[in-house]
Amino acid sequence: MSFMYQTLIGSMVYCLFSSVALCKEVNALLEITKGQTPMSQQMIKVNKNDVVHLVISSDEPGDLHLHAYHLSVHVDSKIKSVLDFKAFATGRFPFEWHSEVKPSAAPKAHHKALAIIDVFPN
Ligand SMILES: [Cu+2]
Repeated sequence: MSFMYQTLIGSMVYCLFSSVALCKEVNALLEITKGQTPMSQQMIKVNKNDVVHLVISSDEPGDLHLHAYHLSVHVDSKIKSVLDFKAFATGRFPFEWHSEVKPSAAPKAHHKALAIIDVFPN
């Protein structure tokens, strides 16, 4: 947890001292219902070095991963979780959802891509 905040504060300090045009904060929502997000939330477009403030909710407990950035956040049902990070790497990366609710037949190794973050070069 403290590491995450240090990273965030580092990002904000970075924002303050870099050119304003190259750095902004982006707010995004992921409202998960039965392991899925609404269509309007499935593509998050940002620019490199933007600070992303993601608010996540889910009807079922689980973990949200952004493997490309080595990020993971636990989400309890009915409690909002927050993930803040700087989009330092360009490309298209999936947010994966690992539900804690046991899937009936599907093997646990196959995780769902909830949304894509598309990080554009500046
Ligand atoms: Cu994962």
